[in-house]
Amino acid sequence: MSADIGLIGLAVMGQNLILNMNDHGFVVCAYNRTVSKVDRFLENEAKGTKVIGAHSDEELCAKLKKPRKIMLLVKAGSAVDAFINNLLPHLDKGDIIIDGGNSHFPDSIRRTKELEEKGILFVGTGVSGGEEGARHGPSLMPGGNPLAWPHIKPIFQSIAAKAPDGAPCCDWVGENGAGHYVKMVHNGIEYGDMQLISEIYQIMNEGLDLTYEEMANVFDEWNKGDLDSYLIEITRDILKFKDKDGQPLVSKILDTAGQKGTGKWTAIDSLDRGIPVTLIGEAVYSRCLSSLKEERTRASSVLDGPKNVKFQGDKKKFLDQMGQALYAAKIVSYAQGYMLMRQAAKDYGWHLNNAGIALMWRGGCIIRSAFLGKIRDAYTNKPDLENLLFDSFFQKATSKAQHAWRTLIGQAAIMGIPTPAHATALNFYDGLRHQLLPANLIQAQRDYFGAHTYELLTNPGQHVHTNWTGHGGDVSASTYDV
Ligand code: NBP
Repeated sequence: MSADIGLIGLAVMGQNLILNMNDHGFVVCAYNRTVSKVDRFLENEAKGTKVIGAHSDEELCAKLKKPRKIMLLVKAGSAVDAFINNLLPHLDKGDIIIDGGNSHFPDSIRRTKELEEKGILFVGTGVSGGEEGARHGPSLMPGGNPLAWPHIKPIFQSIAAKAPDGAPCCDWVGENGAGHYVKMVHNGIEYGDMQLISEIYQIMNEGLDLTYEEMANVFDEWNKGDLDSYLIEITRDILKFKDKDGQPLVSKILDTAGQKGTGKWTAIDSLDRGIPVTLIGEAVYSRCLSSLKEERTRASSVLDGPKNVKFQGDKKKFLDQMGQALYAAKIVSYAQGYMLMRQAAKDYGWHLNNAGIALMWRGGCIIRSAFLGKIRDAYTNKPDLENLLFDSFFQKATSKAQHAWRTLIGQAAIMGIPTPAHATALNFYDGLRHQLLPANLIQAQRDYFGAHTYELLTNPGQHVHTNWTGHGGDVSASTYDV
């Protein structure tokens, strides 16, 4: 029997995506580097399905309908290149290779180009939602060679998660590395959302002395309003979860957070592009700080500051303010993520569909939330929206949260509880809305010590140098690098 698609990589993601495709009526041919896993899969998880197997690259390619569609779900990096090279001798022009792993977008840009030269259509697709998403509906973010899209669209849009209005959480993202780029930003935003929620948890726990049950109840309430999202929902469930001895399990977990690198990629990329994606940056640094456990333990007995200071006031009102602050900071994080995607689109010539991206994240993935529907509306109303914060819905939402946002950060500082993500969001917001920032002084300093020149407010574009000390020269540096 000829299969509709081949899938290589029989670990958790690959197996579940195959079963998902099978459920939607597609015949899948499974293959894996360790070939014995193919038969094991067919005899166990895939037993009773239409899934077929292959035991070599050649056999896989021989069993596929043309143009062949082969999806890789293997470890990102050299494994992807190794499989592409092994497949090439068995492919024809117009066949399609899809990489569904967490590949870094520059690799997808390179692979699209290299394969296009050989007549093969490459797609690099973000896949989000973990094991559960892969099995029952992931968020899919495909980019690459646009000629491949009509061929894979029916499969991708059938297996993808569906938004509450039934729309598939999958659409074409853009050329070459755009799919993996958008997935990278998604992961960065996920880091930010998790950090924001964790900061709230620490204030509730340390500053308000709430019980785990009480904290879970607050998250449960929030999940019914503006903050309705998967991460708020699982936070509620985690806070409720008791260990065998009746204690909340989360209170026993070592407070050092791991990372696989996609948040770091986003932060590095934002620095390279000169876009202030400060909240994701803080989220990554917060994980770094968390992992310095031994140093933090020593610092806790050496460094001065408020300790065990409890919130004195109306707890109910403060909890409401915390929810508003979290919402406002989250808006800033998504605005920053969209600013980064806008710049990357400009740099690479991608035609990103901003409303479509919000829809792709609306269901199936870790950052899914009701709030993404509002982002989709904002970009649907105005596709060339300069900044998400300028949309009237988000402008009003951040305006309404002002007092609460500032109160939360002020109170936390008084109690000595860190809020790096909330604070950086507010600092970014205040920076963005300042027509004048103190960069004039920085420019003067640069000109003072390095003759880097400056521009005048009244005459931008013209670079001037001042001999600030009277004994420096009048010659300026040849490079003016803002
Ligand atoms: P893993 O990331 O654990 O990869 C396992 C697969 O990669 C196996 O099929 C393995 O073959 C193959 N592989 C390895 Br490892 N090294 C290889 C090499 N040098 N050459 C060829 N094949 C090699 O599996 P996963 O967790 O299912 O993830 C698959 C991809 O999807 C990854 O890129 C991951 O980052 C991404 N992803 C994962 C999740 C998630 O929640 N797990 C979510 C979204 C995306 P073998 O059986 O012969 O060892």
